[in-house]
Amino acid sequence: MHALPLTPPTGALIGDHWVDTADTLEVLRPASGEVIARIAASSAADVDAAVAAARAAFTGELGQWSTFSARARSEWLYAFSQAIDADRDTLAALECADTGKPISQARGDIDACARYFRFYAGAADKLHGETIPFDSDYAVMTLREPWGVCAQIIPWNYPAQIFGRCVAAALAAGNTCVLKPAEDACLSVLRLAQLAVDCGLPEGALNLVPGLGREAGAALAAHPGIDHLSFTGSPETGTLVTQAAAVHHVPVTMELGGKSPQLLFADADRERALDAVVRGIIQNAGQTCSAGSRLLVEQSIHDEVVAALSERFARLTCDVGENDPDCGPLINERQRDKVMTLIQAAQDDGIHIAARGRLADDAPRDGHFVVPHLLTQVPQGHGVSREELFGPVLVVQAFADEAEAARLANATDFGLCAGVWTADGGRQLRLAKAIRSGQVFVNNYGAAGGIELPFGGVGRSGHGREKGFEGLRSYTRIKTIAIHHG
Ligand code: TXE
Repeated sequence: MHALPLTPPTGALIGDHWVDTADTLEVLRPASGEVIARIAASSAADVDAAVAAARAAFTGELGQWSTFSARARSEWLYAFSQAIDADRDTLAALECADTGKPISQARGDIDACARYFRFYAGAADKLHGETIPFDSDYAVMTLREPWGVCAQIIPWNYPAQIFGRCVAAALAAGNTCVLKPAEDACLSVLRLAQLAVDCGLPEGALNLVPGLGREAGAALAAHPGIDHLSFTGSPETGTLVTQAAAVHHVPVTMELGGKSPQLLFADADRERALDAVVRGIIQNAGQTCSAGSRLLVEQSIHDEVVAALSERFARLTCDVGENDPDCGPLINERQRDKVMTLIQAAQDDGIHIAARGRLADDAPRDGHFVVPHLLTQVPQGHGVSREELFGPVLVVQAFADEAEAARLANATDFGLCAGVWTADGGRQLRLAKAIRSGQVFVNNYGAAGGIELPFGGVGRSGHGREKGFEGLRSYTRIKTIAIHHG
């Protein structure tokens, strides 16, 4: 039996206390399938109570949050980042057991979460408006105001990081939050919320409604009492959430995954590029919205690149996250079956598996493991090159020239990230402009996860931006004030 470092709270966080819900849900460890905890299954009534607490905290009827100046918010955010640092080992152990990811990646996620709170602590008192030149007898200015009650529905792949990115920005701007973490992995989020309360966050500023998407998530998305909604997850659920929020004209930010390409030209630093290509697809076992799941490679070096990648893939090992392998298990049986079915379908269509990783000898056989796969000879337009698999599966396709590289890069409805590997400065810029995507990384992939960089998609990858200063602005709305002074 796997032992957690602590027993996470089992209720919904409403105001500043954990309220028992009528039902609870089992939390399964992806590495072995065993039950490791129980969490609340919040109902629509629990969501009502959480939204009411967030509203009361925003208007000043509950707690002290509405009295916090920008500087006071900044000080609280900074103090909380230090509390996260101090609890790093416990949080990382929870994240590793709950998501299955390698422990070093879990530690990196906790560090990123703390950095979000530090970054937004520094930004909270720099949300300036503008003065606007107008007729000489007017003074016109804009204020950046918080939306009010921000709802956040987040997924299971990066619970702590995504908690940090949404909650830190929303609180920094003066909002209050109701967050629905994912039923598949949320133990670090429960712990973070408890730490926030222990760290003196005023009552009602942050409320948590753990539970099922179709119950707690649907109730939150449809709630008339929310002022803004940020969703990270699948395009299909994103559509449902958008439709529900539209009934009350609630603005939404949607971060919906991708099928991101890396473009490798013959003149690039190949060793660096291939290291980044492998990292970009095995990180969190490929369950990353920004995973570089397609490699587009210049025809002249295609065979050499496939040979070099095959060697690398054959050395990759899957194991329980606690052993810090290259890849942990996938989050659940459903995800594993989805990925294995798509690999099988690709094989049935004649797509070649050039290399596979391996499972560590003593890895538990009940875990939801999928070893890394390298797929080559993938025809243009095949589903495996257009759809998000969310597993450690890299699809390789060749291109003849720059124009074809751009065309292939854009041959998907998604548009989240792209990597361009070339020494040619002109080509770097031409492709950066030509690729339809929210982020383009040149001679790197992901900019080391930079929390300071605006992040978001185009097309089926969603809209709106999180992270960086742009993310902070998205948790505000503009008010224009025009004063006629005669
Ligand atoms: O996602 P869902 P799932 C993609 C990835 C994966 C697929 C399915 O391709 O294979 O989505 O994963 C909540 N109303 N991504 O089913 O359903 C749910 O409880 C309101 C990409 O886990 O989108 C969870 O909190 N909320 C992605 C959140 O939505 C609902 C990360 C995400 O779950 C709801 C995860 C409803 N009707 C999966 N139904 C990324 N962008 O990184 C579910 N939820």
